[in-house]
Amino acid sequence: MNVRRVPTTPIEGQKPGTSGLRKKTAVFMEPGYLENFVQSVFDAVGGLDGKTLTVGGDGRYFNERAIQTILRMAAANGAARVLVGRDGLLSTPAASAVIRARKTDGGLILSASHNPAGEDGDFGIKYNIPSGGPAPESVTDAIYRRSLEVGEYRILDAGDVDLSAAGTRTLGGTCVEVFDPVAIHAGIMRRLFDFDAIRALFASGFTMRFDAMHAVTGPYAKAVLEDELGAPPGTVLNGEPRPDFGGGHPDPNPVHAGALVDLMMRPGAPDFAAASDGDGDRNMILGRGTYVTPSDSLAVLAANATLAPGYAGGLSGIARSMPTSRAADRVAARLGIPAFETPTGWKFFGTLLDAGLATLCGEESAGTGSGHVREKDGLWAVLFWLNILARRRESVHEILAAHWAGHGRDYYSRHDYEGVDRAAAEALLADLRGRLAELPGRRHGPLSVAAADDFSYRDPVDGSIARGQGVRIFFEENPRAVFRLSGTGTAGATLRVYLERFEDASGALGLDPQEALAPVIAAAAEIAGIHVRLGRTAPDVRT
Ligand code: VG1
Ligand code: CO
Repeated sequence: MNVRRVPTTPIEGQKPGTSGLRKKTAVFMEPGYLENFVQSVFDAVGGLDGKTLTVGGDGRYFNERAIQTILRMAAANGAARVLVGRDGLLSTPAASAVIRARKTDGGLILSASHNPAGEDGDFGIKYNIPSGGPAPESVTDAIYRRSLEVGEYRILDAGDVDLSAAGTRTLGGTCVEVFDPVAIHAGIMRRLFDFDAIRALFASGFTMRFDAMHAVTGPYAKAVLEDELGAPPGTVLNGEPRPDFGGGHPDPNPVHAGALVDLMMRPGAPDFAAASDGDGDRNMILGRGTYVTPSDSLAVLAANATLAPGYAGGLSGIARSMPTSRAADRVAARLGIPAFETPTGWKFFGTLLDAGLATLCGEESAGTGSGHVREKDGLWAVLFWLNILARRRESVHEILAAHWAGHGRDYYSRHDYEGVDRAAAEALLADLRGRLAELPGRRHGPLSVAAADDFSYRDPVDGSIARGQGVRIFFEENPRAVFRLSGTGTAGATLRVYLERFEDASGALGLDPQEALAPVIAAAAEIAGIHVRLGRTAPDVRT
C-alpha cells in the first residue's frame, strides 16, 4: 500500500484549551485540519515508528470518519499497533484505563465532552500520554508549535477498517486491534467496589435512574448496573449513543439534565439518580429530593472512602481544582492528610496521582476520580456512591445532612454567562486583574474584601508553574468569589463566576444555596461590573 505525503499548511487557532482541541465540527471536516493536528501530535511525541496507540471517541458525528483517517495516518507513520474501541467508541476514562492496562504509547480521544454534537455542533480531539492522563502543557505546547510548522502529513492509500466487531485486522504494516470497550473498565470497577453489597442493595428494592444522555456511557452503565449488579432494565435512560446525542447537551447539571432533576424532586422519586456527560468522565449525583453539588460529592466520597474495598486502606491526600469548594479540604484536615489546590483541568492532577500524593481528585464541574485511571470517571463516582449507600443504608439526603452536621456546609454555586462577547469578557478579567491591589478593604453590602489575587500554581512534583488561572476574591466574613473564562467553548466566551460561603456545624445548614449566597453574588457582580460590561442581568446557568 502506498503512503501519500500531502502538503499541509498551518491552520489558525489550533492552540488546545482546558482539555484538548475543540472546534466546530465543520472546521474539523475541512480538508487537512484534523490531519494537520494528528501529524503534529505524532511528530511532537517523537514519531510513531514501532509504537502502539489507543484510539476511540464518544460516538459523536464525524467520530468514525476521523478514526478511519487516524488509522491510515498511524499506519503511514509506522505504528506497530493501534487499539480501537469497537465501533470507534471509548469513554474518556475507559481510554485512560486501556492506555494504562495495555501500556500503549498514549492515545487519541475524540470528544468535545459535554459540547453539543452533530454537523452544526462541536468536535474535539486530545492526546493522552502513556500514563493515561491528559497531556501536560509542555506536550500540548509542543503539539501547537509543530502544528504551525508542519509541512506535510502522511497517510496510507487504503480503504476503511471494519470496526464493528472485536478482532485483529492489518492495515499496511500496522496491526489494528478492535476490542470491547466495556470489559477493561468494568474489571477495574469490580476490584474497587463492593459489588456484592451493591447487588444486595438493588435486590432489596432500591431504585435508581442513570441518564446517559444518548452519549458514550450508555453501554458501560447498562453492562455494569443492569447486567451485572441487577438493577432492573430501564434503570439506564437514554442509553443508546447517538451521533447528535439526541439533539441534547450532555452536560450533567441541573439545567441540561433538568428532566432528571425534576423527576427526583417529585413525590415517589427513585432513591438515587445520576447522569454523565458526552465522553463519560463527569457525573451528577441526586437523591430523592436532593441535589448533591460536585464539591460536596467529593467531600462525601473522601469522608466515606474506606467503605469501598479499593480505598479501605485510607487516602494519601485529596486534590481539588481551585474553584471547587473547600469542603474537601475540611475532610482532609479531619483525616490528617494533605489537601491540594490545582488549576482547573484534569491534567494538573496527573503528577500528584503518579507520585502517590493524592488518592481522590475532584472539580466543581462534576468531575471526580482517583488513581485508578488518569482521567475523571463518571461511572466510577456513581459506583462509589452506590457502594456507600449499600454499606450505610441511609438516604442520600441523610448522608449529606450528617456530613454537614459533622463538617459544616460550604454553600456553593457556579454562575455561567454563556456566549458573551469575547472582547468584553476578556476586558472584564483584565480590568479585575489590574485592580487586585485596590480591592482589599472595600465594602460591598455586608461583606468586605480581605484579599484578592490571580491564582498561580507551582506543581509540587515537577515544579512547573501555571499562572493566571483565575481571579480569587476572599471576603473577611469567609465567603469567596472566583472569576475565570472557560477554555472549552467554541463560540464567543463564557464567564464563570464561582461563589461560596461556609457555615459551621452550629449554623444554618438547610438554606437554599442561592439565598445563602445572595450577598456574595451581589458583591461579585458589583466588583467585576458584570451587568454593565456584559449587558447581562442574570447568568444562563446556575449549578
Ligand atoms: C470545563 C470545566 C473543567 C473541566 C473541563 C474539561 O472547563 O470547568 O473543570 O476540567 O471543562 O472537562 P472550562 O475551561 O470550560 O471551565 V470535560 O468533561 O470537557 O473533559
Ligand atoms: Co467530559
